Amino acid sequence: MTASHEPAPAPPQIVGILNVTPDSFSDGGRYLDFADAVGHGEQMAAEGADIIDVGGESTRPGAERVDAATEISRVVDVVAALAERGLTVSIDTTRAEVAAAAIGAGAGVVNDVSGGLADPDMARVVADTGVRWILMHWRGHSRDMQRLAHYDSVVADVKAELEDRVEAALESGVDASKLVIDPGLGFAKTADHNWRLSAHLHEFVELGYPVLFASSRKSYLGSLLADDSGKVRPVGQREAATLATSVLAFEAGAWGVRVHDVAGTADARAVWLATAAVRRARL
Ligand code: PMM
Repeated sequence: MTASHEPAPAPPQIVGILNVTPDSFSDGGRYLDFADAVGHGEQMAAEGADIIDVGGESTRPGAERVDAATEISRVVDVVAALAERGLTVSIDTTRAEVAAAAIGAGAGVVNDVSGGLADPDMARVVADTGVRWILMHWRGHSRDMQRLAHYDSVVADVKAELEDRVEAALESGVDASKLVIDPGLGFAKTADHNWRLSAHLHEFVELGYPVLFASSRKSYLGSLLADDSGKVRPVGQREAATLATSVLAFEAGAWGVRVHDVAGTADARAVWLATAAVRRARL
């Protein structure tokens, strides 16, 4: 058997989650202190994260909003400290004002869970600064998003709505090469919707833009793994299930995964890369 010389594609990106919030569903309250937050970002980078995603507003279902000044004060020094250490930092925000402050502090990616819908100024900030923009599928703010979880066909509808967001971004002058799309698991989605989107992730990849998959510790995994009495698996015990979903996302051609457990994900990525290398070489 002869080995082929197919070039290796870029390895999937690992986006490590750093929520500088008191109330995020998984790590809320753990990294509110500046030194703790920077230390955790550095640790995730050492474990293999390619991007550190810093967020100052919880987006868990039902969460109340904070004002922009509070959001900026939570994230901006942390972003600056991580960027100064040479790390690629993304800012998880739906507000142009927060994105601009974080980009000023060194962020190179805007992770916008509203896909540009929440703030009409976001596209301008992204276009003017030339940063990468993650457009997530979104239908409304966390307080009331679960009542918006109605679809004719969730895969087709989410794809179409994301394509609209991409179109709007391009019309605003954002370069196509800067865009990443994300089906937005858990955002106006039931567990059943999340499973369908995960199982059809390759269809999102086929749209031609890099795809981010963000399942980490989400409640549909807790429901799947409920015990015999129906008690949902707690957030801290969903890591193995998260890793399984990440490997499935790599198989589907995802550009990256957004996770809490970077070390475990880096091991899973190494396994997947070794497998992919053998397949490419047709050994
Ligand atoms: N989920 C959360 C926050 N930010 N960003 C993207 N791009 N995709 C997501 O699915 C997403 C996100 C909520 O989870 P967290 O509280 O663990 O950060």
